[in-house]
Amino acid sequence: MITVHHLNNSRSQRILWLLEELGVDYEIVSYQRDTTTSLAPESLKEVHPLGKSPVVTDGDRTVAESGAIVEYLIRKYGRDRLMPNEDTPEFISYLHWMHYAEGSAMLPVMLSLYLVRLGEAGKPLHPRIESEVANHFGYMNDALGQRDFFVGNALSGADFQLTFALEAAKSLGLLSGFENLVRYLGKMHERPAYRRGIERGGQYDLGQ
Ligand SMILES: N[C@@H](CCC(=O)N[C@@H](CS)C(=O)NCC(=O)O)C(=O)O
Repeated sequence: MITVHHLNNSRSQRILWLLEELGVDYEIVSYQRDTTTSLAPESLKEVHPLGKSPVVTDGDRTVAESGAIVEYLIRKYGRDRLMPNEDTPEFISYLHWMHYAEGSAMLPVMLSLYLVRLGEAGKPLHPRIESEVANHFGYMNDALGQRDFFVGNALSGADFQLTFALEAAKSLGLLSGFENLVRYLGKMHERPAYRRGIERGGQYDLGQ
């Protein structure tokens, strides 16, 4: 049985959505963020030393880091769905977006989040971070264009990875002006499997 160690309002929501798209059985162990610090409870470190979410266990295997989890689940349970064939040009695009989401897109989002917390003290950093937001979100917006998915014409692992980055950006007001990304996010949120993941996961303030 697959177990998702799920933290409220976190990246583990993308794993619930993926599992719903895959249609495989899974159970959830829920953790709540500290209401003051937003940190995960210490008990998550009993599952993986980093104490971050998501973490998935599948039998005696423990997989941490969402990109690794998405890839593991698709390779093991995807039955050739959600990932292009390795011999196609789409596969390179798939690799790019799979790694780009956490490796590049999340950085300006996290910096913007910390800027909010710094208040006045963070003012000197605004121009640099705003230019990184414009660079990365402009890039994603143009690359997506009018298409429905980031890779080819089908939902893939990259969409689970990128959707969280866009949701986090939207919650900070960073998506205004990036119409393709806003439209795309709306389409992802309409997917029945996405909605089922939300119902099973509970509180998720980012999926509006
Ligand atoms: N790049 C990692 C990030 C993991 C991460 O930072 N998760 C956040 C939730 S979105 C977390 O566990 N925060 C609670 C904490 O740091 O205590 C991934 O994609 O899995």
